[in-house]
Amino acid sequence: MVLETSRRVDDSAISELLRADSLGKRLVHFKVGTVVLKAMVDELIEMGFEWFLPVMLSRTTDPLWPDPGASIEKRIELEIYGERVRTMQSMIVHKRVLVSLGPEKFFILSPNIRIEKRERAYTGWHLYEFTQLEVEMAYAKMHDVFRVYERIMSAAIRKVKEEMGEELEALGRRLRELRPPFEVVSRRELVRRYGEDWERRLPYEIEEPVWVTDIPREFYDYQDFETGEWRNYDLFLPEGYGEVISGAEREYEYEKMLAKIKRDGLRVEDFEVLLRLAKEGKLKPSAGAGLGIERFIAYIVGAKHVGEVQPFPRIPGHVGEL
Ligand code: ASN
Repeated sequence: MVLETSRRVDDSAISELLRADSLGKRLVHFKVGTVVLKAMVDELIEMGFEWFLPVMLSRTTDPLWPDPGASIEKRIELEIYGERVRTMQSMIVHKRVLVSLGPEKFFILSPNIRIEKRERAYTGWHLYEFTQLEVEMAYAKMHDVFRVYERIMSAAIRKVKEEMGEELEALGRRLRELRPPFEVVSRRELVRRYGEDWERRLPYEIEEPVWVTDIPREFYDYQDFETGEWRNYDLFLPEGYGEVISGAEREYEYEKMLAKIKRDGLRVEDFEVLLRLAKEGKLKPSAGAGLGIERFIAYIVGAKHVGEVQPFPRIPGHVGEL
């Protein structure tokens, strides 16, 4: 299996992280995290976004399929009130419904549970519980989403540099300001440049974050059936880090969506609300994305493992005491 990101960590580093009775030098990471979250939320509110709280149990969630990058060992289902519900893998379905019903510009700090294969502990870049900063905007195009995340990420880094210079120095982290707009490159171009292994190589080849577009994946991302091109994107961070944002312009036409759900071998009944709205012409075109908050903070503090920014690290394959 290809470990698609960088910073391989060893077992002793993982054991150290899992000690429930010691936070070690991670206290500083949490302080940085507070500055980062506040800066991003402040910017979004200033831009007119509404703030929603997440749901965590639902009859439907993101299938995370087919996604060549996904490595889900197990999907969690449980029964409540006689109904079978799943734990949230991402709020994409909920975002699409909400954006169509009225709130046209919003964000959610949304915890996701993804039981990643245990070997992903060593990528240093995967967790089985993490939080996305989800954004969705009605009638937006991918460049609108690029501008929003470029703005909030730049603001967060600026604030950390302004307010936490000493802490960064103590961590030995030389953090550069971001200089948006970031470059946009298609996946096809990256395959030409770096081969099929582009995802693993890219974070070491770039100096600034890069938007990668046109990535074949789940049915809810917009695909042009004539050219085969996907209007979706990931943001990759430099210095060996890697993917920190995934998003897309969205599919909104009934026939197309149904065809893709069937093509992917998914259960039509899991996406009834989306399909009903689409059939009635009420599913609005939108675009959005989710930013992995722990990953972004890990990049800012220069962590070796993304679990270092969690008080109780959710490292694949390891269930700690807390
Ligand atoms: N949050 C992503 C999006 O908005 C979906 C995901 O996490 N799989 O497209």
